[in-house]
Amino acid sequence: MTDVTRHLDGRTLILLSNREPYEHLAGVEGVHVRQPPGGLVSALDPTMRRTSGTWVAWGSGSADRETADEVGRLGVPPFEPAYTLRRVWLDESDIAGYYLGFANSALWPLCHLLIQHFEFHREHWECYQSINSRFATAVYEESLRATGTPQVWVQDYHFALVPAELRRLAPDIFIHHFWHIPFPPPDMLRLLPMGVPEKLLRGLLGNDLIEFHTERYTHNFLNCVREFLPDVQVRGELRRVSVDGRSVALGAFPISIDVDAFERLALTEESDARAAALRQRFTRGGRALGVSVDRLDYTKGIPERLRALDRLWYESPELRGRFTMIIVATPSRTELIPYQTLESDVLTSVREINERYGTSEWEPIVLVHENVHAELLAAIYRAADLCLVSSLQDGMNLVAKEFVAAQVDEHGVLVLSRFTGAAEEIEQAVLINPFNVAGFADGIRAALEMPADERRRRMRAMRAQLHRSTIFDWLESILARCADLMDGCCSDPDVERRRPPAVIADAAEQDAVPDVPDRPQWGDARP
Ligand code: ADQ
Repeated sequence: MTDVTRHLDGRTLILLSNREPYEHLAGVEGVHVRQPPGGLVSALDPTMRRTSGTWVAWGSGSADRETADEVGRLGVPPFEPAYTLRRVWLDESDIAGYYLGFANSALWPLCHLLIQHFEFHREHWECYQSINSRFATAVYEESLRATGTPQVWVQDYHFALVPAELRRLAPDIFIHHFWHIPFPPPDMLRLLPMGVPEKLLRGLLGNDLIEFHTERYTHNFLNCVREFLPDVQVRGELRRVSVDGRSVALGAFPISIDVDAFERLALTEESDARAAALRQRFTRGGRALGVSVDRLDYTKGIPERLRALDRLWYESPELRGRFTMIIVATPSRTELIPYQTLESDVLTSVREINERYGTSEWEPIVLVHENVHAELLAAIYRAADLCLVSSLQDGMNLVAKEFVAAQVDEHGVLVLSRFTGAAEEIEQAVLINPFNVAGFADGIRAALEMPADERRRRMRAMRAQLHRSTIFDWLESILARCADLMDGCCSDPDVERRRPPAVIADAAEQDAVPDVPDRPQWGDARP
């Protein structure tokens, strides 16, 4: 693993995310600690350990208060403290307004262009503002305690207003922000009441650098600033915005996973045995196994996937009994009605499909309706002949990358929605449009019929590409970019312009932000 701390050059990293890296839970056998799964924690935890930084997050665990001091601080990892976790306490109404409300019922659907789920309530917006302000204050307090010059890194759409608020408290502090979900075009933000888009954008412009997964989202952000903040100078060709005498840089930094760790998980003895057992059960005699893994979220296109599968088994009766899908779907945000409706719709559709095509010997869809630990996930990915990712919109989609990392035997095909950030990066996947059910079914059929040598060739290419772009490369490119900006930090945009372009994200020579070329997809124009 690359040591990215050199880019910090003695600066103290203060990270802000909604989810905490260590959660204390009260159980029957006493308090236990849990590290939430996921790439972000596994990439950032080692960096935080090496730099003795501070991670600020919502203290969500049932035993979090009793394991922290009166301010909410504790040393983590719990048995070998190396950095500080500062927990911020939220009560039920805070969670309802800020998290379930404005963040997940307004911003989440708007950013994913799914306006049928969009709900705006003024109280939620007020709560979002006050909770953002509370987090900004907590970050500010931690910055005052930092031994080195602080560098603040904000994560995601939960905290759009934090950068401007923090900038007000500490004008000279370096702040950057990673936006994990798509950034929408102006028409989406226009659905918010007047004044709200302006406040959100001004909040984000408190940053020195804003990081998105793709150029498309950067482009959307710049267009939103042009539309809602006419007084702000946008220099799209430089991916820069000048505001209040400061320069804000933007860039595309596609997130990834800990590729080696995932590959290792797929190669353990246990995974070997599990993958072999799955193949023995589902793929004997030339049969095929497919997999999908998601949180039960309406952005992931699960009903659309089920429709395509239904059509596939309807149109191609020869595939009945010869192709099985394992659908791993974890309940998510179950407090919200659209998520409850989705869950019950998915359960009903799976039952209907299984009744329609299943036999006493064969069940078309095996639904795993729970959280699955990473090692089992790696074994399922490894055993599968194809993976279906059908998001209607998705910032990146890490499942696609996990599947590729776990495909150590190189026989699987990735069937990938063209509306994921991953589709703009990964070549050699079979691209589909989940809204086009017939085309989606064609894409699955094409994957199933793909000759073994072509599968191998495609998978090998995807694996090589993934190994060149891991979560550590992502982290390094962001921290290197920050170091460049901090070293040359200045408020004069003309001085900034003289600095050489630094990273992948800059296309300083171009006059306009290019749109991302679409690649052909199944069901439209066959490649
Ligand atoms: P998510 O919307 O959560 O992330 P994704 O990128 O696919 O989507 O990551 C999901 C993670 O959860 C994966 O690591 C996956 O393995 C895991 N997971 C899902 N279902 C699971 C299950 N049943 N059991 C165990 N693990 C499960 C947001 C954005 C994405 C962006 C990421 C990172 O919406 O677009 O890629 O952040 O920036």
